[in-house]
Formats: sequence, structure tokens, C-alpha cells
Amino acid sequence: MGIISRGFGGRRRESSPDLPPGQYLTHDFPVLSAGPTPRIPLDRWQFSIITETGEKHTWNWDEFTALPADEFTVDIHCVTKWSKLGTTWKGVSLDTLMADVESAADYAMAHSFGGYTTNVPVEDLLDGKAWVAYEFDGEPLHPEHGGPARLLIPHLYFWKSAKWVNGLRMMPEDEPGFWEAAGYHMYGDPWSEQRYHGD
Ligand SMILES: Nc1nc2c(c(=O)[nH]1)N[C@H]1C(S)=C(S)[C@@H](COP(=O)(O)O)O[C@H]1N2
Ligand SMILES: [Mo]
Repeated sequence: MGIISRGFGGRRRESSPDLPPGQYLTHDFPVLSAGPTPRIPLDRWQFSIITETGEKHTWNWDEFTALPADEFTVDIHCVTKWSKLGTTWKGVSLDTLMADVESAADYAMAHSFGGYTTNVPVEDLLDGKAWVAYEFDGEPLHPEHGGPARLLIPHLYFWKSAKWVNGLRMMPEDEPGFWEAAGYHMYGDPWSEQRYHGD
């Protein structure tokens, strides 16, 4: 529930206790992409997890969408300061995808069609905290928002939620992904405003 407060000049600004520091509420769904939107036909889509020993687990679209999926409602927070509360998704949890993966690695690099990467600690992927999502608001995820499927890690800034995700590479040591190498924070907790390197 948003709380409406009226600022000087009568401009309405919304705030909410669910809003991390420095964020404002938005009701539309901005599109933020570092490059063009890749179009991936479902018969060429696949998702792979590659462990630190080189073992590879791969799902094609039919195998992936046959896995048990969750419907969940979460808040999302972009480092450019917009937040969107109560977004509803359907996707396969990383717990499900990692169930048969034998790995002792503490970090993972998410990889996307188009070349985007982002790093995340494995513990932030597990215990119901992250999904590979393929529906938004009851409809197939639009390509602009990462369809056919995107990573969703709502408790971290939204740049960690790799659109058009096609795999995870398990890493014993943390390594920066695309934005992290350009100065964004290695972890990205919105509640402690870990926006940039050094925050
Ligand atoms: N593959 C890919 N994933 C990405 C990005 C990107 O440029 N490429 N941008 C990130 C950033 S900075 C944000 S805020 C969100 C934006 O998601 P949206 O376009 O669905 O709002 O996607 C994240 N995932
Ligand atoms: Mo972002």
C-alpha cells in the first residue's frame, strides 16, 4: 500500500515503507537494456548450468517449462532509482534448477543471449530467493523485458536480473559481470544502497 504525500507546489509524490532508500515509485514498467533486444525462437532456446568441474546441465524450452513453477509477487528496484511494487511473475526457482547440480562454488555468473553477464553469490540464488521467470502479469514475458525468460533476483538491484538469460557458470571466486566491471557494486543490496563500487 502506497502512502501519498503532497510536496510543495502540489506535486504528488508517493512513498512507501516498502521503498528502499533513494528510490521512487513507478507504476509503468520501464525498459532498460544495454543493447538491442535479442529475439530467441523457442526451438533454439536453452538454459545451461555449467559447474566449476565442467559438468553441464541443459534444459530446452519444453523441458524447462515442464519443471514445477512458482507464481510469486515481488518488488523490484532499479539502480536508476525507480521501484515497482507488487509485480507478479511465474518461473522456475533456482532451487529446482540446481537440485541435481553438484557444485561447491560460492558464486555464479549469469549469462544471456546477446552477451550480458552479471555475478551473484550462490546463496542469493537459493532458498526461494531467485527464479528464471517466463511470465509477467499472467502473460508470456515480452522480449523487451527479457522474454522468453529472465533471471529474477528481486532482493538485489534489478541489473542482477539478467534478461534473455541462457545459463549460469558456477565460479569458486567472485568475478564482475557487465555492469560490475563498469563500476556497479559487486553485490547490489538496494536496502543498503550498494549502487556503485565503494558504496
Ligand atoms: N541481458 C540484459 N539483462 C538486463 C539488462 C541488460 O541490459 N541486458 N539490464 C538490467 C537492468 S540495469 C535493469 S534495471 C533491468 C531492466 O529490466 P526491464 O527492462 O524489464 O525493466 O534489466 C537488467 N537485465
Ligand atoms: Mo537498472
